Amino acid sequence: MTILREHKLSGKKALAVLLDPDKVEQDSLVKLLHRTNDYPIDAFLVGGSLVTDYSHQEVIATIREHSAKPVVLFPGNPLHIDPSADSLLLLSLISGRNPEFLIGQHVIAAPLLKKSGLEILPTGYMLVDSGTQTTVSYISNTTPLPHDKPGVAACTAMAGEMLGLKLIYLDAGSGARRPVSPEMIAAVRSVVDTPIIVGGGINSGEKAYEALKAGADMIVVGNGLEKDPDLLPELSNVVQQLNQSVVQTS
Ligand code: 1GP
Repeated sequence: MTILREHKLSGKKALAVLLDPDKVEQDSLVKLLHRTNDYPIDAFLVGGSLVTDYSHQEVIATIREHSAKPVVLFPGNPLHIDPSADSLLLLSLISGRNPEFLIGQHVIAAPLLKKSGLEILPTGYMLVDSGTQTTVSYISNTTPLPHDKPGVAACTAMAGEMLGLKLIYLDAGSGARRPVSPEMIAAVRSVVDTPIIVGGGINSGEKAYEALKAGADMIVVGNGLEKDPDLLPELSNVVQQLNQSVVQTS
């Protein structure tokens, strides 16, 4: 995603909205898309670990109709590949030890991805314990990183970067009770140069600010916006204010 690379270089922050095709309703999606014109975001992520509706295409078509922002697939498995998006987070679940999610699914998906025309974003995906078992940890049959072990997270991210992964995604899981701690984000920030994406349980301006201040380049918000669409102006303002201070100090 060009924007992430550019933002990382300039120190600017980004906001992405996660749309889970299972949860979005057409009317509220259109409303949300219109609101993103007033309260800007940087990208839409489409996906989830368990999508039962398989309506990626419909969701993407609706986004295209009402917004010019990039659409990035956040797939749970190769069934979620849809060439009508712009890019795809090719997630290697490096916090876990399940070969299927480290490389197995990728082998199955590779020929499809090659033909898809999608921009492929090799991503070190790190699931962080949020106090309760999440769908992604259950489905992927992996143990998340302990919430209070920033050092383990830092070493994992370092290994991911050394293996050539271009992004690191720290995820507490959708609807997480507690988001990834600022300490963990800062520990990862201090050891890798890749852009860092942080998501899971960010449901207030304050949590967004803390994650971005600690070193996240982009935050991803799904659940929080589903529950309270009025969160969008708050999140958008936090990002814009941080970016203004970057412009003023540069
Ligand atoms: C989940 O990081 C995303 O994989 C977003 O989480 O739905 O809790 O915002 P939320």
